[in-house]
Amino acid sequence: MSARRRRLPSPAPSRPATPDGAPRPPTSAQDRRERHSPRDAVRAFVSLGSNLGDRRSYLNDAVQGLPDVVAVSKLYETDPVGGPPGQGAYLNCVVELRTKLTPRELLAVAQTLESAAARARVERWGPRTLDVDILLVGDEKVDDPDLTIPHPRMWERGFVLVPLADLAPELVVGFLDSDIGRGVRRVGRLDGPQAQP
Ligand code: GSY
Repeated sequence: MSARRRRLPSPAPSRPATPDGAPRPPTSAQDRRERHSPRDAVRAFVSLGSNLGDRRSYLNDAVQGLPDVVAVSKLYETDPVGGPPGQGAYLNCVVELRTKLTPRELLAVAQTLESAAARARVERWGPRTLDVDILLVGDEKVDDPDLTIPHPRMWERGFVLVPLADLAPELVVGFLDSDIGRGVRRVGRLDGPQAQP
């Protein structure tokens, strides 16, 4: 197994109440179902990317801040996809969780991590200190305006599929070819030595 295994158990945060203490209304049918039935932990995958500032440290902090982490892919330096010309290369990795959190709870975690990285949305598709994308949450499907699971563009992105293949090669069969992997270079691991054999 090439991916690094971690044991970082953390309790699933309960859904925060509104300021007056009333429960929040459900935001999707999926979410509504989840609030009324106990959830089993499922395998979930989150993509991390950074191309601004101390990229490695932003990714490290994000991994530390994610709940229920079981594995982290190798680290890849990747050519930017989309966005303005001249932006710097990204560092990307994918993190595997075993979690009872709902997709929407995971989205809240992702947004908190992005804010903590002082991310400013100056330009759509532009450079960013940290991007946290929820890729897959078990076999759940969400199609809300602000959240789509599985991530709608993941199957065409080498910077997602190559690290995902480290953790779950069975998921990328048929999607990952040499073309899609172009511009994706392995540069070691988070927290580890930069150079890898
Ligand atoms: O969607 C994630 C942010 N992002 C990336 C990224 O993480 N890596 C690469 N290589 N290109 C990207 N373009 C965008 S937007």
